[in-house]
Amino acid sequence: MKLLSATPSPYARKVRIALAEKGVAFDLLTEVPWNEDTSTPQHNPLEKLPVLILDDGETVYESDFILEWLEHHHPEPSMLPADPELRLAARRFEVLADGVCDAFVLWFFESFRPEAHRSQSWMDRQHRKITGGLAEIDRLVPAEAEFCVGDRFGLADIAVGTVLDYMRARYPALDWQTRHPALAARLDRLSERPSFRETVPVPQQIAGSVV
Ligand SMILES: N[C@@H](CCC(=O)N[C@@H](CS)C(=O)NCC(=O)O)C(=O)O
Repeated sequence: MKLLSATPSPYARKVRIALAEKGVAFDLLTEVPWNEDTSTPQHNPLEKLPVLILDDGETVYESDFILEWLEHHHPEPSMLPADPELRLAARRFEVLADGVCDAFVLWFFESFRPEAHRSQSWMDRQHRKITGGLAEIDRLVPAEAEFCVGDRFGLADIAVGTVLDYMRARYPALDWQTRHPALAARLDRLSERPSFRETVPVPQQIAGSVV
């Protein structure tokens, strides 16, 4: 099994962390999905990574769906709580984390347009989603609890940890740590896990322009 991944991608990192936590062996293929030489469209018609490439050549894409596929095919240890209400609580963190990352990507690439073509109201809208999403994560995470949901590490911790680290790496000026010190302390603790240490986001150089 192979995973098509990019070093800064928070979506790919969620999958890499789950694979590491589950002890599933895979080959890591690192690409820049925005570059012309990327193989991503050959494996995913939606042209996005991460993509899990199975041994028979079939592919699984969209990080949330890959994680669901992994839960089904490699159930132990589960990244989801057994209790249905807690499962929903965990998925809610994933929705928020993905939403913040999606808004950041839109904001970031809009900022690349020449000023005359840039929409400030579009950028402001995405920015509100970033700050609002992080504030909601902070409201929902029980500050004193070791894990974001339930009594075991799982999907909620993966989602929260990856979005926070992505924002720390890609958008330092946001300084979410000052507004959300409990989340900053949580990220420090999560960052000690081997699965987090092995997948620290690393910037990539994009050849050419995206927008
Ligand atoms: N919703 C997707 C988002 C994946 C995504 O946006 N990946 C980026 C890399 S971080 C990508 O491949 N973008 C290329 C594109 O949008 O064309 C997921 O969760 O897998």
